[in-house]
Amino acid sequence: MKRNIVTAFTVLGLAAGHLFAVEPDWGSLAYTAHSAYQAVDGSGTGTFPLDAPVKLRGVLLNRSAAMLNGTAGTPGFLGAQWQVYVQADQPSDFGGTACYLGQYYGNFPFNPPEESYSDAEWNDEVDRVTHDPDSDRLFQPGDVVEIRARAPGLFFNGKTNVNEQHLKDPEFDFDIVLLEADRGLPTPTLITLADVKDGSDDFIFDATRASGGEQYQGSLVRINGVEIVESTWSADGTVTITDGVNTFPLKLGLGAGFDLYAPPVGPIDIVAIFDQEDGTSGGIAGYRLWVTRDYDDNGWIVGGPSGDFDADGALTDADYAMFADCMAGPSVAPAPAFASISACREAFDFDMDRDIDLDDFATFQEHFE
Ligand SMILES: [Ca+2]
Ligand SMILES: [Ca+2]
Ligand SMILES: [Ca+2]
Repeated sequence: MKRNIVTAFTVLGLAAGHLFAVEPDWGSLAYTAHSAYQAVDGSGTGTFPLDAPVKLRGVLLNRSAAMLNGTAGTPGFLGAQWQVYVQADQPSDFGGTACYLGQYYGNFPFNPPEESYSDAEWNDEVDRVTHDPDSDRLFQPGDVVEIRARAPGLFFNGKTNVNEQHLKDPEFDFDIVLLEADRGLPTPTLITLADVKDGSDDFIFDATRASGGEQYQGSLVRINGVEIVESTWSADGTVTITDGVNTFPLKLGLGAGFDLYAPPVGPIDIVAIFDQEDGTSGGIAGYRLWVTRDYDDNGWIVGGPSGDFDADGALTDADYAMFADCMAGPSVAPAPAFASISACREAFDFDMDRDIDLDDFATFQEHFE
């Protein structure tokens, strides 16, 4: 199925009685850097002018279903919600940006009720942003995409988000277009809690965004050797991690494993999206980590590859057989006979540099039973 966005946009835009807005020439429009889109002032408030279409590019970090309940008609103020993060992939850029949709925009006091999506309209909209309009590919984490944001978005609680400015007129739509399938997730930036907390357990905020939470916002990070100290360990719950000096909130995704299994005990590694969502501090605090892959009871890592290919809670000969199939050496993509490339990376690319090599084997051996 080929989706003709331009036609739909033009017809519906006219039907809704809006002045005909010229569709941007997306091909010639320059990319906006995530670092520019996310710029803030000294109070942490966004400064990027949100008055013209923008085009961003980067690597998709998550499936929305790992974060938010997207089932049409979900109870709640906004009903169903949808969100993906896109991380910068250009050398001069950093960080990343969230793209967001909600079903019941009509519940906002500034909107009439008819701004809400019906269940059918919602499903169509989610279908549209989760598939490449040309190839109809269902987007996967690790795909490189282009975001074409007409509205182009809103600043909220510390981040500038691509959205429809909470209006369902297609004139405010954003599109997601495939640039490269299956490149693989970016290697998470290895940080410590001392990079984002100041030793008195306060968030480090730097308005230049060269350090502290702003530097990592919207990107994948890794923190090794922390413990869970305070725990509402459940799907969609938030736990507190500590390195013994500072603490940090870790928001868990919607995976069933967070309900099925007990939290890991002792020093663990974390791979998560570095997020900010602060309703009280004006954007200078409220940082958190958001885990977007399910927990498989491995006991040593949350949010990253654990080696348990067959997801039976143990690393055994069956997993090793798949590891051997996936291993192709340094700096090349896996070329498995029996698995998919992304399944190989999800299970065995422990250092998340997109290959399966002897470095990964060393980690596999450490956890083999
Ligand atoms: Ca921010
Ligand atoms: Ca296993
Ligand atoms: Ca690797």
